[in-house]
Formats: sequence, structure tokens, C-alpha cells
Amino acid sequence: MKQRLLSAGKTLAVGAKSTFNKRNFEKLQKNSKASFSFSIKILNHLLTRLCAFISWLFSPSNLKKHSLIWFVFLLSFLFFKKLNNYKLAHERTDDLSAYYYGITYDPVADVRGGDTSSTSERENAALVALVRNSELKDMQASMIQLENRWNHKYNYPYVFFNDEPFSDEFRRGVQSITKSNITFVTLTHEYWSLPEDIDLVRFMVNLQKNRRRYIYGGKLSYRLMCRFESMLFYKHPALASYKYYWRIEPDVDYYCNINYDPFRYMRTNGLVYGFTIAFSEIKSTIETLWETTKQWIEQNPQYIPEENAADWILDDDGNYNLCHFWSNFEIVDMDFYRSQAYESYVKHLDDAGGYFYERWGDAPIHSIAASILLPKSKIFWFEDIGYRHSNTYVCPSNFEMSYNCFCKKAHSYHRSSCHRKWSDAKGLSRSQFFEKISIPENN
Ligand SMILES: Nc1nc2c(ncn2[C@@H]2O[C@H](COP(=O)(O)OP(=O)(O)OP(=O)(O)O)[C@@H](O)[C@H]2O)c(=O)[nH]1
Ligand SMILES: [Mg+2]
Repeated sequence: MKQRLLSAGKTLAVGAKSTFNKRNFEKLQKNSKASFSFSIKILNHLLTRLCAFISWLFSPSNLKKHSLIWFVFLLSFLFFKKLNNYKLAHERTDDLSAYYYGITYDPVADVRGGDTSSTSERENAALVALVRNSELKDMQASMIQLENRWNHKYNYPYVFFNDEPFSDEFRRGVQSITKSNITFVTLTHEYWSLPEDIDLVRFMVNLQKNRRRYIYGGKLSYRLMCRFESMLFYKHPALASYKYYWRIEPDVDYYCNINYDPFRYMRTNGLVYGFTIAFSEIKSTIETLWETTKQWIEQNPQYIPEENAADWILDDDGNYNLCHFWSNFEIVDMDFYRSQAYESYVKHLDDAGGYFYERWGDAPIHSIAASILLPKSKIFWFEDIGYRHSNTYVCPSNFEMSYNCFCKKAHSYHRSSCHRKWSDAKGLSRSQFFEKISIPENN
């Protein structure tokens, strides 16, 4: 019986194979071509009908005749728009209820050790921004949210940097938002100027060339900002006494109440780098960054640890895939930036002049450094901190975390490809890393 079943199975399989011969394949191709041209015909027909209908609808005589219909249509459009706004405002109050009405259930804070009492321990940390006098209103808007959502419970100090002296209006304006201490710093020449070894002719030629190639392509100040944020701010005496910093910016939103201390969470869990948005860099701004990074790795293999997190920033060929942590929000243990390895890396980059000849951003630089110099377990995605910068934002990805947030989840970036890469990435051993980027490990 078993034998008979087996041979029947074989006959079926051979039969199936032989029916899919060349003739059948051509027939299939012919049929699919025919059905494709049929669909095009239908589409063409429908489009012609649609155009005719639109021109009929908008013809002057009809517009006049159906003015009442148009009026009703407009009214209902406005009504639904208003209704939607009302719904949003209503939902917003609900979502904020924990803050306004003192409901204490917060699953994130439970897990992360929320203790907001004024006697709880504070970390050696500051909120830091580089900002212009002209951005006062936008800075106030960011601060109001951060204070309401979080810092009024902790009173961490602020440090503001500027390449010009802060005006009295700015000082008074930001101090009116917070009880915390604010330090105002005017940056001196060594933090905010073109390095002497930059070839001015090459710089000007490239500036001109890149003016229209990408955003801020023709701006010196943007490049000075990127250099300051990449390799200088953490060395400034105003930050010397702090270990952790949280970078803030004008005109950003913080969507969630934070009922625990992220700085404390970083320390107690030995975390080094915290982010909330992972994003893709504009390729033309960093044309030679990865090549220059590889040169540094080749010359300084001793700094590469036994395991690192580089998997998420590498494509299959071992090249940089442009993913980075968006550094306009970052919470970092600055001992990392002050380490020999990081210092050596950014000096190498600075010597190559890429901040100025190209437009290397601090975000890919921080991210590449953190990913190649740290194990994945030292980098933390603050998934619970909903955040917006320009028109990109993230909201917590699950209900438990979004309990205290006001978020429109539909367009949130937490499902973007770089976030997925981060979530899926595995730690790379030292030898796997060298093999992947095609550099001999013991060179
Ligand atoms: N004082 C000062 N601050 C600056 C200067 N350029 C940029 N900044 C600040 O540096 C931070 C980043 O600059 P942005 O212009 O926001 O750059 P970005 O975030 O890459 O770009 P946007 O999408 O336009 O926000 C912001 O906090 C700015 O206020 C400058 O020339 N002087
Ligand atoms: Mg910005």
C-alpha cells in the first residue's frame, strides 16, 4: 500500500513538472499581456469619463446652477474639520489627565524607578542647548513643555551656549520659565571659528558647489555648529563638573509626561547613550565620512571593543547605511565623549576637514562613534519619550508607554527603517565587525 502511494505521488510530481513546459509558459505570458492591455483600456476609459465629469461640474453655467450644493458641501467640509479639531482637543485632555488630575498610574515610571520627590537623589547632569537670541520664543516653547512634562519635578540646571552674548531679554525670557539655575555662556574663538589648517580656497569652492545641493549646504554657521556639537561642547569649562547631559533645542515638542529621572536610569543601568529618534542622513553631506572613519579604525584598532553595536549602521557590503541617532535629542554620559577613543576619532575627522569641505553633521558622527565603540547594551532607546523636531516625530509604540502622552501615532517614526534596523540589530564581536567592514583584525 505504502509503495503504491509513493509511486502515485511521484507520478503526480512528474506530471506537474511536465505540464509547466515552454509552450504553457508562452501561453501564460500571452494571457498576462492581454489582460494588462485590457486593464489599460479600462483605466483609459475611466479617466476620460472622470475628466468629462470634472469639466462638466466646473463649467461656469453649472457652478452657478449648483451653487447651493457647493455651499452645503463647503459647510459640511468645515463642520467635519471643526469636529476633528474638537476630537483632537478632547483626546488631548484625556491623555493629559494623569498630569492635570494627579492619577498616579504610570507603568513606565514603575519599571524605571520613578521617584519625583524633592528629596530624591539628583544626578550630576544638565540640560544643554546651543541657541541664538533670536530663538527666544521657540526656546521658551520647548522649555515650557520639558518643564511641565518633567523638569519641574527635578529642577535640573540648564546651560545655554551662544556664539554671541545673550541679550537681557533672552536671559529674562528663559529664566521666567524655570526655577532651575541657568548658566549663560558666550563661546570664545576656540569653540566657534574656522580651524587654521582649513584650505580657504577649497572651502569656498565647495561651499559654493554645495549651496544648492542640500539644506544648509552654503552655511558656515551650520558647519561651526556641527563641529561644536561633535567635538567641543563637552570640553567647555561650563560643563566640566557634569557627567550627563540632555541636549535640548528651540521649537521641539515633548509629548509625554516623564515621571522618572532618565539621568538616574542611565546611571543605575550603566547606560552611555540615549536617543529617541533614529533617522537617515542625506548622503551628499557625508560623502567621505565612512571612508575617513575606516582609515581611523585601521590606524587605531586598539579602540574597538570586544563587542559593538555597529550592525545597525552597516549594509550588507559593510558600508555605512546612513542610519543615525538624531542628536538634537540625546542623553549622554559625557565620559564617553571625553574618552581617549572618542577624542582620537573626532580629531582624525577634524584633521580631514570634512565639517567644512563637506557638511558632516554631529548626528552621524555621534552615532557612528557610539555604534562602533560601545556594545548595544550601553545604548538605550527612550521609546517612552514622545518627541518632535521639525516635522519628524516619534510616539511610544505601545499603549502602556503612551499612557501619559499626547500623540498622533499614525505618522510616528518609531516604525521607520532605521528604528527597525536598531531593534533587529545584534551585537557584533570584534572579529565579526572587522570582517564585515573588510579590514584585517590584527593589522
Ligand atoms: N548661537 C547659535 N546657535 C546656533 C547657530 N546655528 C545653529 N544653532 C543652534 O544649534 C541647534 C541646531 O541648529 P538648527 O538650525 O536647529 O539645525 P538642525 O536641527 O539640523 O536643523 P532644523 O531642521 O532647521 O532645526 C539649534 O539649537 C540652533 O539654535 C548659530 O549660528 N548660533
Ligand atoms: Mg533644530
